Amino acid sequence: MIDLYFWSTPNGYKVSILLEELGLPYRVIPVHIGKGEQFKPEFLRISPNNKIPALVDADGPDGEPIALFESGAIMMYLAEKCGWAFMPQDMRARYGVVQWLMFQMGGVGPMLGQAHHFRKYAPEKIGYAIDRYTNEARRLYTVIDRRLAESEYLAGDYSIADMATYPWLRAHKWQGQDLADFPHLQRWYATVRARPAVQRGLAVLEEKVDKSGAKPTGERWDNLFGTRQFSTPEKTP
Ligand SMILES: N[C@@H](CCC(=O)N[C@@H](CS)C(=O)NCC(=O)O)C(=O)O
Repeated sequence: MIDLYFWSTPNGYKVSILLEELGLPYRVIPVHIGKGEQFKPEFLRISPNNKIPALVDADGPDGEPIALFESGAIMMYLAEKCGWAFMPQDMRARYGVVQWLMFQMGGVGPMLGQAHHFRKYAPEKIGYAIDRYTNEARRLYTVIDRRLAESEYLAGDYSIADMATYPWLRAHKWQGQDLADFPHLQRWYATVRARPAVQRGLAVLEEKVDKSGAKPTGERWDNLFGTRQFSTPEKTP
């Protein structure tokens, strides 16, 4: 059995979408990051960076359990485990997928996350930070749009790179972007969204999603952006 340590966020959805696409049975272990469950010692043993998603596969490569953190690594592992599903075995094509996955991991996720933070959550409205991350979001959307003008999906066929990127673009309004400005991206977005497995992946823990759009306050703020997040990490016993 595969245990997915999950919360309903873009990085979590990447893996729930892939598991749904693969049709693998899995159990969802909720890690309520607003309540600080990501700091529990038993979770830190699996995910030392105190972030979701993480995954434990009881049936690892050598038949022994394997624990993984970082969504990109988890996606590559699951694709390979399933006989190179959504990530081709051919080396040239595989690195086509890997480069777009790394672009998501190193660019799209972190930069759009900062756009959310400064546009939506920051207690002070800092013009420089808002402009910087809104402009960077627009630049990244333009890179994606240019790529999708020449290719149906990011790396040729539908792959883990598309599954990793799509959940981050759902919050395009928070990032100050209008999809109508990016016609090729908009076409791809509608195609990916229409996939039944994508919809199932996005429905995981649906009942826990905070749809109010409210800013985290109090304990939630401390856990995500405040004192608890930046306190000296507890030593793993
Ligand atoms: N690079 C990591 C980022 C994971 C990440 O930022 N997870 C967020 C939710 S989207 C989280 O767990 N935040 C809780 C915290 O920072 O304490 C990945 O792709 O897995």
